[in-house]
Amino acid sequence: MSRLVYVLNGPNLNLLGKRQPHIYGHETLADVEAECRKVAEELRLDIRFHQSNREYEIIDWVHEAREVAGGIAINPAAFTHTSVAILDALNTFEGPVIEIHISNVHKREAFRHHSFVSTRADGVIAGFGTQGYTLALRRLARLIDEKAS
Ligand code: DHK
Repeated sequence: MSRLVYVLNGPNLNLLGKRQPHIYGHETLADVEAECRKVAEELRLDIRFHQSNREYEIIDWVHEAREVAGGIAINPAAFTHTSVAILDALNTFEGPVIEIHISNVHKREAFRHHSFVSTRADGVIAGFGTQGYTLALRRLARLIDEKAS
């Protein structure tokens, strides 16, 4: 199985570090990507790290991942709560999918409690801050290793 993992980020995450830091922390998305690359190297994973404010771009990356990737880590951000289209795209992907939320969505407004993506995800990480990304990579590496053995 491919050791390439897609790390996908939804809307407004380009503003990480500047946006509501009391909720999302002070690290930028570039910091998160650098940390992911460090941990990926340790885990012998290759990563493609993307962010978009456009739903269709995220769907296109999932379609691309179908052809080449062994797993997907995704923080769909607000699309978590709205997007049947991203769920449908993820349902076409055969490998493991981990859903990430930086904040604990269950401690927040009721509209953040429902996730379309969770009905597909093999695991959900919420409320671990940006550390959730590297935890997701560790879990994906384990699942990819298990499938290969
Ligand atoms: C990020 C967002 O942008 C919100 O729309 C979600 C998620 C929560 C996060 O915690 O990473 O509700």
